[in-house]
Amino acid sequence: MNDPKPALTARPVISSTGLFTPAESITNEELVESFNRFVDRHNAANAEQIEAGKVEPLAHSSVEFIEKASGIRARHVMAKGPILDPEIMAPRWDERGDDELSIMAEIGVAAAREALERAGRDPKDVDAVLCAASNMQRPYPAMAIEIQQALGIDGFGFDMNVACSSATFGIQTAADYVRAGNAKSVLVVSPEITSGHLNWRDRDSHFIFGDVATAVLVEDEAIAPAAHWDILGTRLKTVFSNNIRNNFGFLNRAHPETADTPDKLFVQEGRKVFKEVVPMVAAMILEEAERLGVDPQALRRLWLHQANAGMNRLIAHKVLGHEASEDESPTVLDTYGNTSSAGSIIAFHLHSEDMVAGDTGLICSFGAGYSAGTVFVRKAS
Ligand code: CO8
Repeated sequence: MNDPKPALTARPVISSTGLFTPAESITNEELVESFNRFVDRHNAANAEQIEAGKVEPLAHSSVEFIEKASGIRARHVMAKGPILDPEIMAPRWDERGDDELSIMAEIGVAAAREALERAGRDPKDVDAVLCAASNMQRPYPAMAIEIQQALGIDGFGFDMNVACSSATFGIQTAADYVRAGNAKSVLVVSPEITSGHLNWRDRDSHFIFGDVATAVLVEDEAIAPAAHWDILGTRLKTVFSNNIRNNFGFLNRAHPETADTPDKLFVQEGRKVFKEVVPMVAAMILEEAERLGVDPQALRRLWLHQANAGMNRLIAHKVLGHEASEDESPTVLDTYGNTSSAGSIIAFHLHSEDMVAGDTGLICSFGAGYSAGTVFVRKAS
């Protein structure tokens, strides 16, 4: 472990990133085929009630709609078979004992190990682990502390949840620790097993999410590898909204009659989210660029939150002043789906190797809360 000392001149940078991608993936064709089998079974089982007008028939999903409305073509998941089984339509695996590494920690550790290796950082020299994700597997002990223990890190860890913006909020938190001299090396880990909180029986949202884990190593420039990213500035914003909501929680036990209703999984008013979040995020990016003295039109690349291809097209256009190319605003949504807080970090991880010293870019997240975060970065060497 480092010996963090008050060092208010310390400059936080991103030393490296890591990514864990589940082996299994579901195409839109496979997803829609399974969903439509579920619909046909449901409508057949309720034929009399539907005929009598007492039950609404369910409608088929469509590959064309999903691709046009979202840009998603496939998503990785931790357990494909049970999700596609119309009798189950949820992930399934054997419950692990308390003495085994939990599944969320396991994928977080895999992403974190890659980040540590890429930076050449010994876990003993990391001071803190933040597990920043939309859905924690349990309330306590913190996932971050389990990840810390599995990696052999001294120091401290804690969990933080700001839905899709968890990773950027984590990066600012880590950067602030470095600036204040409370840490020199902080891992921000975002394991997102969204398949557990997605209602695979809901036509409006069954196609949206995928599973993944990412890690970002934020460090004091003084100890960072030469090939790091300077953090020019971070900015966070939250505005309360019920348009993306999940009412799952331990107080559901207080009203058991509604403990399994659909609002205990992800629900959203997708159109409202689209209309309200696009202008909010575009304005936030432009204001922050001005504050930092960065010309938004000169940004080399935008690594935007991966929720919807249309949203990203609009935001990138407002920021860059022209239609963004795939090179300027890369998409990982097509193969990963929406991976909540991990999306912009996957885009950064997979599409930053070609950047050269002096190139400036933006990592930006937005989602439930509403919440949004910007991290302007510049390639150091
Ligand atoms: N197949 C065929 N037709 C469909 C389907 C389907 N699967 N679904 C809906 N339709 C139909 C509708 O019935 C509707 O028909 P009609 O016009 O006859 O009423 C028509 O298609 C249009 O429906 P919508 O208006 O809903 O469609 P949109 O074009 O608005 O697209 C989207 C829907 C893709 C959801 C879009 O609105 C969107 O992406 N919005 C942005 C959403 C967003 O970014 N959300 C961020 C949330 S993520 C986040 O913060 C993380 C939360 C925590 C994660 C938890 C993990 C699970």
